[in-house]
Formats: sequence, structure tokens, C-alpha cells
Amino acid sequence: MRDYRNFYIDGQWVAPVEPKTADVINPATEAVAGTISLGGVADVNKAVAAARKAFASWSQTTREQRLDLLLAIQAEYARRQTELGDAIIEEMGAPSSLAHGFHVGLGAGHLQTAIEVLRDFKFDEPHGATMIAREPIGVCALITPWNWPMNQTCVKIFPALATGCTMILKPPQLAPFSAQILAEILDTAGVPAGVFNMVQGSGSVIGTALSTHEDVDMVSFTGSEPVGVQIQKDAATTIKRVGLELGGKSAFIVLDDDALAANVAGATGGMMGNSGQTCSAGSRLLVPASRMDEVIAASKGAADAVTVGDPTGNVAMGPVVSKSQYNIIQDYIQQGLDEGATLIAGGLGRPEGIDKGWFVKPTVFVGTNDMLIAREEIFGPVLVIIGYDDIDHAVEIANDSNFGLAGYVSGTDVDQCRAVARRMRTGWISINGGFDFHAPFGGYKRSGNGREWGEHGFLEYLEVKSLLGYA
Ligand code: TAP
Repeated sequence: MRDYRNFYIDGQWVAPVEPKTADVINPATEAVAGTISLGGVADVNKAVAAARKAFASWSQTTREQRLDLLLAIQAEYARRQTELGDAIIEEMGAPSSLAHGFHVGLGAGHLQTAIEVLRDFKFDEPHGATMIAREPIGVCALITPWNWPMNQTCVKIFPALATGCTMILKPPQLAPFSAQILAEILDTAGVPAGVFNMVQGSGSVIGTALSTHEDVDMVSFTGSEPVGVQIQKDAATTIKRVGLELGGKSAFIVLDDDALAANVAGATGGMMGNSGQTCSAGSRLLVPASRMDEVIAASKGAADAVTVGDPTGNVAMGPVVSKSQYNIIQDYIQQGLDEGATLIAGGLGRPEGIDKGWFVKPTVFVGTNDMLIAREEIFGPVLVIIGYDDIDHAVEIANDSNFGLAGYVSGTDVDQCRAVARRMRTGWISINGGFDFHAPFGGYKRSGNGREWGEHGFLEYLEVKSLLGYA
């Protein structure tokens, strides 16, 4: 049983002002996996005061000093990566290979990227007699979700540290363990007191206190659209900068060629990874309508082949994060059946032989883009296949969404893939599985604003100052 009752404030592990705790449930077993404290406004005030005090000196450190710290964190992160992976399995049910692999690896990748970007980043850029200087924005509130805990946390913390900002992390109640270990890593690596602070607790209390706080300069949030809207409203009275990474309903366009079956199978398996709980998941699979029989065979084969079960074992998919998420997904599957989509794999209820834990069947529908299951983010292993008549039609369907976070194109004709990708109205598009830690990540339309990852991730945490007559 994990017992994480203390917060990390001003370089110390401290008890909350008001003792209040919550159990954290392991979604695979439904058993209590640990206890955290739920903080209040007084804890937030202490953390913000510590971050403000530390900003005076941390913002004045040199690039080399900050690089040295990131390198020390990197060594400590590597030393404790197995513990991080184990925590992720327990808190949100990711299967062992994914938790220890991609989950922990994404955090390490953002750390390595922050180191690489910091080495060459131009904080000062002369323009004639003017110097354009980029300076840390100040005290940052980092509010993160449970779906990719290390990815979401590390993509914010390391650019904030690298640019000279100080911060307060508010991890998700559903997945607070790995953040707690990360705070220990930062502490051991020697982050100066007050530069990084962490307060656990509910979003409506801690998140609101941070978003409305007079002395917080920016909020970086990843999570649901309604909470993103609320944070923007809460931050408006103090004119904070707000970075929002929200939901998606991303299109995966498979071109009409010899690789169709393999690409459909790959897209289906990819969608089921992390139990479909990925904001950038390719949850709408757009395929040539004339080859629907081949598509259905390939997609059904891939979905049925996904092994589901105990995430500590050798499976491809664990449970979804919570009972409430399980119920939301079941409602969407029922919705798909009610609105006339054709179920080709999975469906309602737990997979055969499983009677405990929040496990969902890898589910595939054939439907149309006007169905609710094609319009709303389900955040579960539910794929909707939609047929297109030609490429113009595929692009039209892809862009017919309130979201614009990610997109995917697979095909053997790379020129055609590029042309299709250019026409998709989203912030991040992967052609034939392309992946890059330095590529900016963020959404068009209701998927958010701002960009994380790589050099663009640094800009989120920087103000721009013009010094005229400087030269
Ligand atoms: P959210 O409710 O948006 O939670 C994300 C984070 O925001 C959590 O730390 C949460 O705290 C906090 N929060 C909640 N209310 C807040 C407020 N008023 N002010 C400031 N912070 C607040 O997401 P969720 O409940 O984890 O998931 C719900 C749905 O959001 C999912 O079904 C999915 O559709 C979507 N979602 C999207 C993403 C991405 S990456 N786009 C990630 C996760 C979820 P708590 O600890 O109290 O929850």
C-alpha cells in the first residue's frame, strides 16, 4: 500500500494544513492501492509563496546551471524508472510493457529534449540596435491528467525548469503515485527549494485556487474541454497566460493501395494502446468505401487479437482508469448500437472470463461521421470506421470535427500522404508512423491553444522583452 500524505513545498515534504485523505483505487483489481492527502487553499498559498520567492534567484540562473540540474535529474530518473513504471501500472492500469516502456520513455524523452533544446536555445536575439530577450514568465501552475501521467507531467516540468520558471504541480487524483515519485526524483537531484512544488488534491479546489491566484503567472493544463473552458474563465480576472491541451477525435486516413490491410490492422492496434485513453488517438479510421470488406476483416482481426487482462502480466491492454470511465465508455458503445453503427468487434461488458476490474472489450464499429460515437471523444478502446469515396471526401470527413488535435495518414505513395496531411486541419499529423520529440504538439479548434514538446514547448513559459537602443 502506498502512503503519500505529504506535499512537496519549498524543498520539504510537509503535511497538509487540514488533514484530509482519499484512497486511490487500482483499476485492475478494484482494491485500494494507496492513500493521498487532499490539499486546500492554504496549501496552495504556501506553495505559491515558495515558488514566488524562489523565482527571484532561479530566473537569474545561467543556462549551464539549469543544464547541470536537468542532467542530475536525468540520472535520477533513469535510476528510478522501474518504480515509475510500477506506479503507473497500479494507478491507471497500463500494461507492464507499455508502462515500463512508452509511458516512462515519454517522460525520459521530454527530459532529453529539454536538455537538447536548452543547449542551443536563443534567449537573446539581436535585431539591429534592438535586443529581443526571452525571459521566464514566472510562477507556473501545471495541472495534469491521468491518461499518460509521466508524459503529461514531464512535458510541462522540464521546459518550465529549463526556461527559469518556478512551478506548482497539481497531479490527477486518479493517478497521483508516479507524480509523487517524480517529486522525490527532483528533490534528490537537488532542485533548489521552492523551484518545484507539488500539492495533491481535487481539481475543483487546488486547480481553481491556482487558476485564480493573484501570484500565479500562467497555467498549463492538459485534460477535458469543459475544465479547459473553466480554467480560462478562472484565469481571466488576473490576465494569466493559459496553455490548453484538450481533447481530440482524430482521423486516421488509410490510402487505397496494396498496404491497406496492414495499415488498417496497425491503426486498429494503435488505437487500442493505453485502452484508447489518448487525446491524440486515431479514433476515426477513414478507409476507401469500395474496399470495406477487406478493411473489416483486417480491423476485426487486429481488435480480436488484442490481449486484455492483468496489466502486471504480458498483455497488450489493461483496464480503463476508473469505474466512472468504464461506465462512460459502456454508454458510448450502447449509443453506437442505438444509432445504427455496425459492431464488428468487441461490444458491451467486460471481456470473456474477466469479472473484476474496469476492463473494456477492444471495440470496432463501422459508422458514419454524423454519429455521436464519431463526434465525441470517448477516451476508451472504441474505434469507428468510416468509408470515403475519394481523397477529397476523406479530407472533408477528417476536417468535419470540432476538434483538431492530431491526424494520421498511411499509404505507400509518400507524395500523396504529404498532400493529404497538408489539407488536414489539425496541429500534429503523423505520416506512416512518424514520431518526433522535437515536433510541436497541440491543437487547432477546440483541441486547445499553445504548443508543447521541443522548442515550441519552451515558448509557452517565456515572455518576450524588447530592449530598444540596446546595441
Ligand atoms: P479533467 O477533469 O479535465 O481533469 C484533468 C485535470 O484537471 C485533473 O488534475 C483534474 O483534477 C483537474 N481539474 C478538474 N477540475 C478542475 C478545475 N475546475 N480547475 C482546475 N483543474 C481542474 O479530466 P478527467 O476527469 O481526468 O477526464 C475526463 C475526460 O477528459 C476524459 O473522459 C477525456 O475525454 C478527457 N481527457 C482528456 C485528456 C487529454 S490529454 N486531452 C486527458 C485526460 C482526460 P482531479 O484530480 O480532481 O480530476
